[in-house]
Amino acid sequence: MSSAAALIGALWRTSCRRRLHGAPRRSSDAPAQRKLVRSGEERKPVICIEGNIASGKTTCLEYFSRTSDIEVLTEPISKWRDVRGHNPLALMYQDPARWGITLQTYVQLTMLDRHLSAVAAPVRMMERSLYSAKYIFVENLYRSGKMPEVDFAVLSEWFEWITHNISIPVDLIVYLQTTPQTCYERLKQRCREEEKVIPMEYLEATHNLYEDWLIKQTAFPLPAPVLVIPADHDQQKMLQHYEENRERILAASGT
Ligand code: TTP
Ligand code: MG
Repeated sequence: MSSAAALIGALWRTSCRRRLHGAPRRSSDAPAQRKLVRSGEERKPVICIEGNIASGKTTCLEYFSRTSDIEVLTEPISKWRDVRGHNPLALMYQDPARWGITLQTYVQLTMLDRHLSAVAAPVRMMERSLYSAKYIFVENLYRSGKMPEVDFAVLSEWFEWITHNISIPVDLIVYLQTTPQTCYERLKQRCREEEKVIPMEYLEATHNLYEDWLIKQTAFPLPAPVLVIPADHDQQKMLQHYEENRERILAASGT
């Protein structure tokens, strides 16, 4: 995995370094905690696009990749559908109690890999984050009774170890806020094979977790400030909204 080398090559340093670059301390920073950071690289701004399944994250990323000098990282979903010939995404939807931990362990690894990979452009924009994989998807599997407590405990230990020991900087969260109904309709339209079994209740549950985390801010720590973009509109209107918010989004990066 590309960032395994980065991780091995990383040095123990204090997280103070990133605050020197102007970022305020986030709830994910343990004060005075020494964290692993990528070595030999200037810290560059990171913007995470968040939102429910089929809320339009990829379209948003594609728009900014065409129109700005930023590096765009879409989600590693092709890996979740094919790890050495296996499809943990499909397995999870078929039998979440058995395969939920398998998928979520792999999602956590691939998201960590994304966060730690080298940044080529002055700004990075990425689809989702390590945080939403845990706070939305793992949490949902557990709360809905589909993930055994021991699996949840093991995933939580992994997540907490990672976030306490490795620096995962995020400068802005852009939340594409939709109704579950909109996502349900888009999901049916795009017809991804694994997702045909997703019921409306699942999208409602993930929606509620997102709202608790990013709007009510009662559920979990926020790794960065949140910019909310209403995202129930058709594609053309959404592109307009992205354009209108371009400066506010890129202001996170100081560009
Ligand atoms: P999404 O992250 O919602 O990606 P998307 O391409 O569907 O969204 P958009 O249209 O907004 O670009 O999720 C992809 C699939 O992976 C979806 O079926 C949900 C699933 N998934 C999990 O099961 N667990 C996870 O931790 C994550 C991040 C996704
Ligand atoms: Mg996508």
